Amino acid sequence: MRHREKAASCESSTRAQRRVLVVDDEDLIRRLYVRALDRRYEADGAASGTEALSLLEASNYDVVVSDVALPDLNGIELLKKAHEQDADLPVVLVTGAPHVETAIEAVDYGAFRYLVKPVDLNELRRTVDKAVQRRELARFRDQAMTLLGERHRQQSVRTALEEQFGLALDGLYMLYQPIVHAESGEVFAYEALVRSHNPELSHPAALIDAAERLGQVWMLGRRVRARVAYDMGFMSGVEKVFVNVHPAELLDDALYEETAALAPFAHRVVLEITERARLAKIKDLEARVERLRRLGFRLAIDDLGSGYSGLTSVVSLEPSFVKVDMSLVRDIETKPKTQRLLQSILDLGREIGLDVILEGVETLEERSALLNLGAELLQGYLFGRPAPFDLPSTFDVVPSNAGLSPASLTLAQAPGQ
Ligand code: G
Ligand code: MN
Repeated sequence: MRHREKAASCESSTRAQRRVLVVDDEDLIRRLYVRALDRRYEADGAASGTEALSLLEASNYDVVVSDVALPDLNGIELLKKAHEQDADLPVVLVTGAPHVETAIEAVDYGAFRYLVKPVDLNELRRTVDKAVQRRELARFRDQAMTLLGERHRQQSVRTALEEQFGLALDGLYMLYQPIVHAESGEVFAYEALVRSHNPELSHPAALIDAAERLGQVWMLGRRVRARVAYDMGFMSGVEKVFVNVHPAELLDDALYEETAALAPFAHRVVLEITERARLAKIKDLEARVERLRRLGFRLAIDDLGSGYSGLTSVVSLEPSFVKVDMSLVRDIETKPKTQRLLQSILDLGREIGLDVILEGVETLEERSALLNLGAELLQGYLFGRPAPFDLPSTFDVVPSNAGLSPASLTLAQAPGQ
């Protein structure tokens, strides 16, 4: 049974949430101690060692004040058992018959203090205050250790990621996917798509995510552009290459350097930009874009209609191209409303001199529906998957029979693999 022996105190205390358990078989003394402590703490009483133990199991106390001489389990036993449960719990032992042996034992088992009866109540309070402080310090130390452990863990995750990212940069290469003239299938340009030989970060999404986490987006972009420039040195008969640019790269001075690897090819390079939300945060965006144009680069708005890019960016950036996201292309032959939307994008493009590229074309049905809408530039698996550089110049889509599927297509020249 739990003895609630609260004093009828109306004094409010900031420490009311700290809890003290007073263990003494003498009712008067126990109540006296409880009352002395109840002004500052929530104090409970227990009349025996076993009762105290069951209270300690049932709830959390911050300090135990216990008589040494108890009828069943004595104070030293209680101290030992309490510390088995919670090694940091301060236990103050009180005795009417001080013996050197018990004092030594109490110290051996880690009692917080050893008080002799009659206990001065002020001394009791001071002792419990100190014990509570000790308890709080122990808690603080535990939290600090947990935090340190967590930080250590995060640090090693970061180190592992840095290592993988470094390997990924070392094994960086580009694949090229054709953008074709809708009617003739002739290659108009290639989009460069980054990959890595490091299997941990082989795909762009993982690679870019790692770069963002490590604050290495600029580094990744520089490597990509250098790699594309290197490849372009070997491309003959390829007029244009589209290169994806992360919005954060627009803040990298290296992008604007006339001595940069890609600068000599600028007139054949179209930079694809996406993510309206992030672009909006770049204050001098238009000035930066203008600098790129002066270097000879042209711009494409990527993923129009995907929710990332909107028509406002189209207008403010004065791009040369807009790439319509594949979500608007998928099964277009069955979607009259989407056809109307694409129709107006294509019309707008013609009106303001903007070339519209439709991405992700996978079937002949999609291709002919897009042709009917007047689309001129298409990209997608139907014409070629991203492939290593060894580039054919045309992709003639020659249906071998009626009822075609992409698998039955004959490509005049398969992209070199
Ligand atoms: O965001 P961006 O448009 O740059 O992404 C191009 C991605 O789309 C590339 O990873 C490329 O592999 C993929 N892709 C290109 N053509 C097709 C296609 O026809 N179908 C599908 N599902 N994905 C494509
Ligand atoms: Mn793209």
